[in-house]
Amino acid sequence: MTRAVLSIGSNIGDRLAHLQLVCERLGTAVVAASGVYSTPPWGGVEQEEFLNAVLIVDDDERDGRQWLAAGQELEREADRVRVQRWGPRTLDVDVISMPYDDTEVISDDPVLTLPHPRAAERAFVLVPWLEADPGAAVWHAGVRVPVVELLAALPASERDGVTRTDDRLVITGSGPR
Ligand code: A4P
Ligand code: MG
Repeated sequence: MTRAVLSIGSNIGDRLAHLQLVCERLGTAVVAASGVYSTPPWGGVEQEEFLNAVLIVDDDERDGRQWLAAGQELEREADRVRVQRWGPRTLDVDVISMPYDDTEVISDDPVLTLPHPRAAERAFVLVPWLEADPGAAVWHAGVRVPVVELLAALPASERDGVTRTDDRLVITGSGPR
């Protein structure tokens, strides 16, 4: 169980550099990256637009807790300050899903809930996820559902605001694992 789907987001400072930092630090563990999307803030807090992307990462040395810890370490490196839930941040790294074979890890542990409990409601997660892994599926309401179906079920207003930019994340393949 070494593969994970990470959602990365930033809406403070050099947003693209914060997302790129994740790719650099995770190095050869990054097996696929979506494009970079401009997304309206989700969750009702008035704040700047986010840049979001999804990475598929794989590393035999890391389990779920270690992917979470790696994300939190990167948030610290980006000088993230926790002020407000769903509020502005230099970098957010969420573990969305941990797929293996034709299934995935399910966990209701509040420290690491899998799949991420709000992923299915968020076009800023689903749209880039589908780009990085067009065949992706995720456990939702008691069954595994293709991400393409979850996305189609969202209100158009939620999907329309999510716009692909011309920015690309560079996968270096040379960073520490
Ligand atoms: N936690 C439990 N499960 C997970 C998981 N699967 N991945 C715990 C990551 N963390 C998980 O997170 C709070 C706690 O969740 C952690 O202690 C962790 O152990 P946090 O990062 O400290 O706080 P937060 O990020 O403010 O809260 P939360 O509820 O995780 O918010 P989200 O869900 O991360 O949402 N709008 C746009 N357009 N783009 C965004 O990227 N992001 C958010 C944050 C809101 N609106 C957004 C975006
Ligand atoms: Mg978070």
